[in-house]
Amino acid sequence: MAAERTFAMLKPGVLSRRVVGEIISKIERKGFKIIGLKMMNVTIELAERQYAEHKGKSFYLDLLEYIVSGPVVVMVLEADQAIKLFRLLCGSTSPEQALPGTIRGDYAMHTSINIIHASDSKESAVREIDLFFRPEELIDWEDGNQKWI
Ligand code: FUP
Repeated sequence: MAAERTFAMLKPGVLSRRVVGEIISKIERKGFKIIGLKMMNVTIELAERQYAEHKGKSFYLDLLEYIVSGPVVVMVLEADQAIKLFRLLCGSTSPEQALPGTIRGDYAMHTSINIIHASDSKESAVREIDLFFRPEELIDWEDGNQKWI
């Protein structure tokens, strides 16, 4: 099966809570290959482009305010079925429905600050990777352990 790429963001507050390492550990332990990783502040313009599909919805302005409220950690992950499997690991958008064991299930209490973002389709993944990473920031390293993952 061809490897697929997805985009992940550990949203503001994760650094303050000192759980970046724990969350990245869960992602690595599952078997995702990290090919891009950086910490950054999101500008309002970038947040508007990321969440353009939600413009006009009741939660849109609060969402923008949250995303620009502190540094985030963004990643590009690679795996077979990366998009679907990473969304499963993140859990449902609403922490009320996110099962224990998922990242949102374990680390989030409110939909509006649900700690992590995961691309929801191939088109979104391509668009979001392109929004947040320059091509030279992605490193396609040799993975000697791939046959065990
Ligand atoms: P997801 O793909 O799980 O990130 O969910 P959506 O694209 O539907 O929503 C994007 C973000 O908007 C969520 F992560 C949190 C926020 N949101 C709300 O604050 N309230 C809602 O009712 C729906 C989404």
